[in-house]
Amino acid sequence: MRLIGWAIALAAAGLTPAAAVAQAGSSTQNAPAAAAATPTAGTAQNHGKPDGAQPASVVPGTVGHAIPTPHIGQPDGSNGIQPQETPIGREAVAFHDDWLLPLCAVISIFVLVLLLYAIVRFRRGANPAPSRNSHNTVIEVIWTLVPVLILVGIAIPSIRLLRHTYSPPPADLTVKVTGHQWYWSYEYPDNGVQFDSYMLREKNDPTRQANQRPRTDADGPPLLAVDERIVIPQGKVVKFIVTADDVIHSFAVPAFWIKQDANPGQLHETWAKVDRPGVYFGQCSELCGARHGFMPIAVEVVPPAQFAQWVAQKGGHMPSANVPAAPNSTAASQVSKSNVAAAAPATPTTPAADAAPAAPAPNNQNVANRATQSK
Ligand SMILES: [Cu+2]
Repeated sequence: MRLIGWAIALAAAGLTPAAAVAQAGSSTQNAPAAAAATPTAGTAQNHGKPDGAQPASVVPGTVGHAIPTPHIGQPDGSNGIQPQETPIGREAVAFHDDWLLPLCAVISIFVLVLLLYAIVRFRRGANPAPSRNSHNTVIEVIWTLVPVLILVGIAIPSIRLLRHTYSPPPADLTVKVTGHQWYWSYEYPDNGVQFDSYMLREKNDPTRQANQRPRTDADGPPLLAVDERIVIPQGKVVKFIVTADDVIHSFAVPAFWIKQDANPGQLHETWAKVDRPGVYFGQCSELCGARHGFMPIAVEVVPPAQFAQWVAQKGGHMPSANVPAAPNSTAASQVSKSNVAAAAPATPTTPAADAAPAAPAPNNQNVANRATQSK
């Protein structure tokens, strides 16, 4: 018997490497991007900026590199939900703290008291001849109606919150978010700005590339700091169009009450309006592969004037500065919108669109460049 056991154990040990190889082979077929990234240290997908890129010199405190405020927009070890910075976040937290939690507490205490009362009052010693009643209409109506009313009381504010979440006010700014294994890229289609965003590694991290600057405390906490932050204007409605180009990711920023799946081939939408300037951190929240835990998100909220300054630094333009004339402005915005919606580069064909090629051209070129880089 013992011999058979040893034989099975040896067979299992012998099979394991083969199984691992087979699994690796199948994952190569299923996820070519992941397989391509794994063996080649230093590729864009694996360890940071593509080879050849120079580390950017950064001045902490300048726009795009504001110093994060402790306890704001990042986990700080305390329990509970992060302080909320958007109208939806505040409404959701109020719903949770002021209604759901007290309701749960009242129900739990009521059930506990009822249980203890029944244990004491109807114990065998105190109640030797149990009642043979099996039916009481009044009680049955009550214990049916009260839970229904409780559920209705939860459903009404819950549906109202959903309605507010999915009917945002008109957007002042659109940011297209694309998840990749394992970094994010961001496009501001109306501003002609586009960049990739990678996690910053520690100075002594052996996997950090020479061309990537190390994280400092001015960038943010370890595993959350990134080299390029999303910058958005304070007090403006920002629409995030979320997608992915390989596997499912999830764009999540807890302080904004945002968690939106990024699905390849689909565009999803979420939004935020943040009144307090600062730096807010999030992470990919969908298991997306080996380096899922290393594709954080950082959003910097700045006054509108600084946002315009940041856009200019990035080589972009504010939409108002790019509208040539009344008839063409419609065409320009249509081209911009098609640029947001289309994963493939849009080719302007109408004469009106030809008149305003400046806005979409850099984006499409950059998209093509990035596709070449990540090959
Ligand atoms: Cu991911």
